[in-house]
Amino acid sequence: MIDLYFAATPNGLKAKLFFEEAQLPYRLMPVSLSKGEQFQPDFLAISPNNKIPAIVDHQPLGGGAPVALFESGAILLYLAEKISRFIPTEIHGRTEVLQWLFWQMSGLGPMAGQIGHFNVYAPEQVPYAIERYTRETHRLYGVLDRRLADRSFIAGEFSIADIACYPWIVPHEAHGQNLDDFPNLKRWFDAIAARPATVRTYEGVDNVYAPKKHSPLSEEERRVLFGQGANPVTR
Ligand SMILES: N[C@@H](CCC(=O)N[C@@H](CS)C(=O)NCC(=O)O)C(=O)O
Repeated sequence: MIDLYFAATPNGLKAKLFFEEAQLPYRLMPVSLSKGEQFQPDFLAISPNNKIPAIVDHQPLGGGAPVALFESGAILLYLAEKISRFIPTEIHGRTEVLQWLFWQMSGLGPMAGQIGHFNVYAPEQVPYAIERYTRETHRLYGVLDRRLADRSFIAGEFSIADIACYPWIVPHEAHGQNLDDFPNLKRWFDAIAARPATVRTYEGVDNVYAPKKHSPLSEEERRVLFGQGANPVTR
C-alpha cells in the first residue's frame, strides 16, 4: 500500500491523478494546510519542506524499509518507474518526458502559482506582480500550446508530463488566461478532462482558486499559509 499525503491543490491532484490513471491502490491521508498540519513533526519527517504531496511506499521495489518521498515531480517519476508506465525506457522518449516534467515543476507550477496567489489570496491588488505573473503564465501557456500543435500528448504517449501539467491548467481562469487563445492546449485539456481517471480524481474537489465560492481566509489561516519564516507558526 502507498500512503498519499494530500490536499486538493494542483500539486496534490497531480499525485492523485497518477494513482487513478494507474489504478494503483493508495490510501489518502488528508493534510489540512490551513490548520498547519504540514508543520506537524510526523509529517515533516516525511516531507521536510512542509508541503504536500508526499507519499510513503510500504512495499518498495526490491523490498526493504518503506520509502518516503516529497516533491510531486519526484513522486510521479518514482511511481512511473515502480510500475513501468507513463514514462518510456527508450532514451529519446524518456528524455522528452523528463524535460516536460521539469518544465512543469520549474516553470508552469511556480509561475501559475504566483499569479493564482496574487489574483486570489493577496489582501490587496499588486498591479506589478499581477502584470508580471499574468504575462509569464501567458508565455508558458503559449509554449505548451505550440508543443501540442501536432500531437495529442505532451511527450509521446500519455505520460507523467501530461499528469503533471493538467492540474496546473485547470485553474486557468484564476491565472487570468483564456483557453480560447490557446486552441491546441484547449483540445488537449478537454481530452485529458474527459479521461475517466481525471473525472475520478476531481470528484468532489472544489476549485481551489475560486475565492468567491470559498469563505475568505481568516487572519490566522493567512498567517499559517502565507506568513511563514524559518520558524513555523501553526494553529
Ligand atoms: N514543488 C512542490 C510544491 C508543493 C506545494 O507547493 N504544495 C503546497 C500546496 S500546492 C503546500 O503544501 N503548501 C503548504 C505550505 O506551503 O505550507 C511540489 O511540486 O511538490
